[in-house]
Amino acid sequence: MVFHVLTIFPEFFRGPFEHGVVGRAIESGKVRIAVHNLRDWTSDRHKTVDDRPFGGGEGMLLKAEPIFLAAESIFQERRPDRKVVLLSPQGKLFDQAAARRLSEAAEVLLICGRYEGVDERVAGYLAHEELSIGDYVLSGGELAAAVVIDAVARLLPGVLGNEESALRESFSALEHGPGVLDCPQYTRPAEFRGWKVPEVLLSGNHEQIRRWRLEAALEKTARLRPELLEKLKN
Ligand code: 9D3
Repeated sequence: MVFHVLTIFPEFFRGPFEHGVVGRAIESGKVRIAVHNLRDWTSDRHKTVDDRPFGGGEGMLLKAEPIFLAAESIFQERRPDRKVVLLSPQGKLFDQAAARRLSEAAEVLLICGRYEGVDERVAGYLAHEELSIGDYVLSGGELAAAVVIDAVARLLPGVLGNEESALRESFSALEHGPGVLDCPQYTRPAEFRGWKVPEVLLSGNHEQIRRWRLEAALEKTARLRPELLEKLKN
Protein backbone atom coordinates (compact mmCIF):
# COMPACT_ATOMS: atom_id res chain seq x y z
CA MET A 1 0.00 0.00 0.00
CA VAL A 2 1.18 3.51 -0.81
CA PHE A 3 0.47 6.47 1.47
CA HIS A 4 0.93 9.84 -0.21
CA VAL A 5 1.12 12.82 2.13
CA LEU A 6 0.60 16.38 0.89
CA THR A 7 2.02 18.92 3.34
CA ILE A 8 3.84 22.22 3.68
CA PHE A 9 6.11 20.53 6.26
CA PRO A 10 7.58 17.51 4.44
CA GLU A 11 10.44 17.27 6.99
CA PHE A 12 7.87 16.37 9.65
CA PHE A 13 7.60 12.85 8.22
CA ARG A 14 11.33 12.03 8.41
CA GLY A 15 11.15 10.75 11.99
CA PRO A 16 7.91 9.01 12.92
CA PHE A 17 8.18 5.93 10.72
CA GLU A 18 11.83 5.02 11.17
CA HIS A 19 11.01 2.65 14.01
CA GLY A 20 8.58 -0.01 15.03
CA VAL A 21 5.85 -1.74 13.09
CA VAL A 22 5.52 0.83 10.30
CA GLY A 23 9.30 1.14 9.90
CA ARG A 24 9.54 -2.61 9.35
CA ALA A 25 6.61 -2.55 6.92
CA ILE A 26 8.44 0.08 4.86
CA GLU A 27 11.71 -1.89 4.92
CA SER A 28 9.96 -5.05 3.73
CA GLY A 29 8.20 -3.16 0.93
CA LYS A 30 4.67 -3.72 2.22
CA VAL A 31 4.20 0.01 2.77
CA ARG A 32 5.53 3.04 0.93
CA ILE A 33 5.19 6.60 2.20
CA ALA A 34 5.64 9.31 -0.44
CA VAL A 35 5.78 12.81 1.03
CA HIS A 36 4.95 15.69 -1.31
CA ASN A 37 5.63 19.38 -0.68
CA LEU A 38 2.54 21.45 -1.47
CA ARG A 39 4.77 24.38 -2.50
CA ASP A 40 5.96 22.34 -5.51
CA TRP A 41 2.54 23.07 -7.07
CA THR A 42 2.70 26.85 -6.79
CA SER A 43 3.88 29.04 -9.65
CA ASP A 44 4.45 32.45 -8.07
CA ARG A 45 7.78 33.76 -6.81
CA HIS A 46 6.81 33.36 -3.16
CA LYS A 47 5.37 29.83 -3.53
CA THR A 48 2.12 31.03 -1.99
CA VAL A 49 -0.10 28.26 -0.61
CA ASP A 50 -2.51 30.35 1.49
CA ASP A 51 -4.84 33.34 1.19
CA ARG A 52 -7.43 35.33 3.19
CA PRO A 53 -10.98 34.01 3.63
CA PHE A 54 -13.76 35.53 1.50
CA GLY A 55 -16.23 37.35 3.74
CA GLY A 56 -13.50 38.27 6.19
CA GLY A 57 -12.37 36.61 9.37
CA GLU A 58 -9.29 35.48 11.22
CA GLY A 59 -6.29 33.84 9.66
CA MET A 60 -5.42 32.30 6.35
CA LEU A 61 -6.73 29.32 4.37
CA LEU A 62 -4.87 26.85 2.18
CA LYS A 63 -5.76 27.67 -1.43
CA ALA A 64 -7.61 25.11 -3.55
CA GLU A 65 -5.46 25.29 -6.69
CA PRO A 66 -2.09 23.94 -5.45
CA ILE A 67 -3.93 21.11 -3.67
CA PHE A 68 -5.93 20.12 -6.78
CA LEU A 69 -2.81 20.33 -9.00
CA ALA A 70 -0.84 18.19 -6.56
CA ALA A 71 -3.61 15.57 -6.28
CA GLU A 72 -4.01 15.43 -10.07
CA SER A 73 -0.29 14.89 -10.51
CA ILE A 74 0.02 12.29 -7.72
CA PHE A 75 -3.09 10.39 -8.94
CA GLN A 76 -3.03 10.87 -12.71
CA GLU A 77 -6.26 8.94 -13.01
CA ARG A 78 -8.95 8.37 -10.41
CA ARG A 79 -9.43 4.68 -9.66
CA PRO A 80 -11.76 3.07 -7.10
CA ASP A 81 -8.75 1.81 -5.10
CA ARG A 82 -7.21 5.30 -4.81
CA LYS A 83 -8.64 7.38 -1.98
CA VAL A 84 -8.18 11.07 -1.23
CA VAL A 85 -8.52 12.06 2.43
CA LEU A 86 -8.62 15.57 3.83
CA LEU A 87 -7.53 15.82 7.47
CA SER A 88 -9.39 18.61 9.23
CA PRO A 89 -11.00 19.39 12.59
CA GLN A 90 -14.40 19.33 10.84
CA GLY A 91 -13.93 15.78 9.59
CA LYS A 92 -15.76 12.63 10.55
CA LEU A 93 -14.09 10.89 13.50
CA PHE A 94 -11.25 8.58 12.45
CA ASP A 95 -11.92 5.32 14.28
CA GLN A 96 -11.01 1.66 13.80
CA ALA A 97 -13.81 1.26 11.22
CA ALA A 98 -12.37 4.15 9.18
CA ALA A 99 -8.91 2.56 9.44
CA ARG A 100 -10.32 -0.73 8.13
CA ARG A 101 -12.05 1.09 5.28
CA LEU A 102 -8.85 2.83 4.20
CA SER A 103 -6.81 -0.37 4.48
CA GLU A 104 -8.80 -1.71 1.48
CA ALA A 105 -7.29 0.93 -0.83
CA ALA A 106 -4.14 0.49 -2.89
CA GLU A 107 -3.12 4.14 -2.48
CA VAL A 108 -4.29 6.84 -0.10
CA LEU A 109 -3.52 10.54 -0.45
CA LEU A 110 -3.59 12.34 2.91
CA ILE A 111 -3.98 16.10 2.61
CA CYS A 112 -2.73 17.96 5.68
CA GLY A 113 -4.45 21.22 6.53
CA ARG A 114 -2.63 24.12 8.17
CA TYR A 115 -3.35 27.74 9.12
CA GLU A 116 -7.04 28.22 9.95
CA GLY A 117 -8.31 25.73 7.41
CA VAL A 118 -8.60 24.67 3.79
CA ASP A 119 -10.74 26.07 0.95
CA GLU A 120 -13.99 24.06 1.19
CA ARG A 121 -13.82 22.99 -2.49
CA VAL A 122 -11.12 20.50 -1.46
CA ALA A 123 -13.60 18.75 0.85
CA GLY A 124 -16.43 19.18 -1.65
CA TYR A 125 -14.88 18.17 -4.97
CA LEU A 126 -11.52 16.46 -4.35
CA ALA A 127 -11.55 14.39 -1.15
CA HIS A 128 -13.50 11.14 -0.79
CA GLU A 129 -13.45 11.56 2.99
CA GLU A 130 -12.81 14.36 5.48
CA LEU A 131 -11.42 12.96 8.74
CA SER A 132 -10.57 14.29 12.20
CA ILE A 133 -8.61 12.25 14.75
CA GLY A 134 -10.52 13.66 17.74
CA ASP A 135 -12.08 16.65 19.41
CA TYR A 136 -9.00 18.69 20.28
CA VAL A 137 -7.19 21.39 18.33
CA LEU A 138 -3.92 20.48 16.61
CA SER A 139 -1.66 22.91 14.75
CA GLY A 140 -2.13 21.07 11.51
CA GLY A 141 -3.00 17.80 9.84
CA GLU A 142 0.51 16.35 9.92
CA LEU A 143 0.27 14.59 13.27
CA ALA A 144 -3.20 13.36 12.26
CA ALA A 145 -1.80 11.94 9.00
CA ALA A 146 0.88 10.10 10.97
CA VAL A 147 -1.81 8.64 13.23
CA VAL A 148 -3.87 7.48 10.24
CA ILE A 149 -0.83 5.89 8.56
CA ASP A 150 0.10 4.00 11.73
CA ALA A 151 -3.42 2.69 12.36
CA VAL A 152 -4.01 1.66 8.73
CA ALA A 153 -0.56 0.11 8.15
CA ARG A 154 -1.04 -2.27 11.12
CA LEU A 155 -4.07 -3.74 9.36
CA LEU A 156 -2.25 -4.67 6.15
CA PRO A 157 -1.51 -8.34 5.50
CA GLY A 158 1.89 -9.38 6.86
CA VAL A 159 2.62 -6.10 8.65
CA LEU A 160 2.11 -7.48 12.15
CA GLY A 161 3.96 -10.66 13.08
CA ASN A 162 1.84 -13.82 13.27
CA GLU A 163 1.84 -13.62 17.06
CA GLU A 164 0.64 -10.03 17.17
CA SER A 165 -2.13 -10.55 14.62
CA ALA A 166 -3.34 -13.69 16.42
CA LEU A 167 -3.52 -11.67 19.65
CA ARG A 168 -5.52 -9.01 17.82
CA GLU A 169 -8.04 -11.52 16.51
CA SER A 170 -8.76 -13.15 19.86
CA PHE A 171 -8.55 -10.29 22.33
CA SER A 172 -8.93 -6.79 21.04
CA ALA A 173 -12.59 -5.89 21.06
CA LEU A 174 -11.79 -2.42 19.73
CA GLU A 175 -10.52 -3.93 16.48
CA HIS A 176 -13.97 -5.41 15.88
CA GLY A 177 -15.91 -2.26 16.60
CA PRO A 178 -16.71 -0.40 19.78
CA GLY A 179 -16.63 -2.81 22.70
CA VAL A 180 -14.69 -3.18 25.91
CA LEU A 181 -11.16 -2.01 26.56
CA ASP A 182 -8.25 -4.40 27.04
CA CYS A 183 -8.02 -5.77 30.57
CA PRO A 184 -5.38 -4.45 33.00
CA GLN A 185 -2.07 -6.31 32.67
CA TYR A 186 0.96 -6.72 34.90
CA THR A 187 4.49 -8.03 34.59
CA ARG A 188 7.22 -8.76 37.14
CA PRO A 189 7.82 -8.01 39.94
CA ALA A 190 4.72 -9.33 41.68
CA GLU A 191 5.09 -6.50 44.21
CA PHE A 192 6.35 -3.03 43.23
CA ARG A 193 6.66 -0.31 45.91
CA GLY A 194 4.11 -2.16 47.98
CA TRP A 195 1.57 -2.43 45.14
CA LYS A 196 0.69 -6.07 44.56
CA VAL A 197 -0.38 -7.73 41.32
CA PRO A 198 -3.92 -9.22 41.73
CA GLU A 199 -3.46 -12.62 43.40
CA VAL A 200 -5.58 -14.48 40.85
CA LEU A 201 -3.08 -13.72 38.04
CA LEU A 202 -0.39 -15.62 39.97
CA SER A 203 -2.70 -18.55 40.75
CA GLY A 204 -2.28 -20.54 37.55
CA ASN A 205 -6.06 -21.13 37.53
CA HIS A 206 -6.82 -20.23 33.93
CA GLU A 207 -10.59 -20.34 34.25
CA GLN A 208 -10.46 -17.91 37.19
CA ILE A 209 -7.96 -15.72 35.34
CA ARG A 210 -10.25 -15.56 32.31
CA ARG A 211 -13.20 -14.51 34.50
CA TRP A 212 -11.13 -11.91 36.37
CA ARG A 213 -9.88 -10.38 33.11
CA LEU A 214 -13.38 -10.03 31.67
CA GLU A 215 -14.63 -8.50 34.92
CA ALA A 216 -11.66 -6.11 35.18
CA ALA A 217 -12.00 -5.05 31.53
CA LEU A 218 -15.71 -4.30 32.03
CA GLU A 219 -15.05 -2.38 35.27
CA LYS A 220 -12.33 -0.25 33.66
CA THR A 221 -14.43 0.38 30.56
CA ALA A 222 -17.37 1.50 32.74
CA ARG A 223 -15.07 3.82 34.69
CA LEU A 224 -13.07 5.40 31.83
CA ARG A 225 -15.19 4.87 28.68
CA PRO A 226 -18.83 4.37 29.72
CA GLU A 227 -20.01 5.42 26.24
CA LEU A 228 -18.46 2.25 24.75
CA LEU A 229 -20.75 0.10 26.92
CA GLU A 230 -23.76 2.20 25.95
CA LYS A 231 -22.99 1.46 22.28
CA LEU A 232 -22.71 -2.29 23.03
CA LYS A 233 -26.24 -2.34 24.47
CA ASN A 234 -27.73 -1.06 21.18
C1 9D3 B 1 -11.51 24.14 15.08
C2 9D3 B 1 -10.53 25.23 15.18
N1 9D3 B 1 -10.60 26.12 13.99
C3 9D3 B 1 -11.48 27.27 14.32
C4 9D3 B 1 -10.82 28.46 14.83
C5 9D3 B 1 -9.26 26.57 13.56
C6 9D3 B 1 -8.33 25.47 13.22
C7 9D3 B 1 -7.47 24.96 14.19
C8 9D3 B 1 -6.56 23.97 13.87
C9 9D3 B 1 -8.26 24.97 11.94
C10 9D3 B 1 -7.33 24.00 11.62
C11 9D3 B 1 -6.49 23.49 12.59
C12 9D3 B 1 -5.49 22.48 12.25
N2 9D3 B 1 -5.94 21.12 12.59
C13 9D3 B 1 -6.04 20.17 11.67
O1 9D3 B 1 -5.73 20.44 10.52
C14 9D3 B 1 -6.51 18.85 12.00
C15 9D3 B 1 -7.05 18.30 13.21
C16 9D3 B 1 -7.27 18.86 14.50
O2 9D3 B 1 -6.99 20.02 14.80
N3 9D3 B 1 -7.82 18.05 15.45
C17 9D3 B 1 -8.14 16.74 15.22
N4 9D3 B 1 -7.96 16.18 14.04
C18 9D3 B 1 -7.41 16.96 13.05
S1 9D3 B 1 -7.12 16.45 11.51
C19 9D3 B 1 -6.51 17.88 11.01
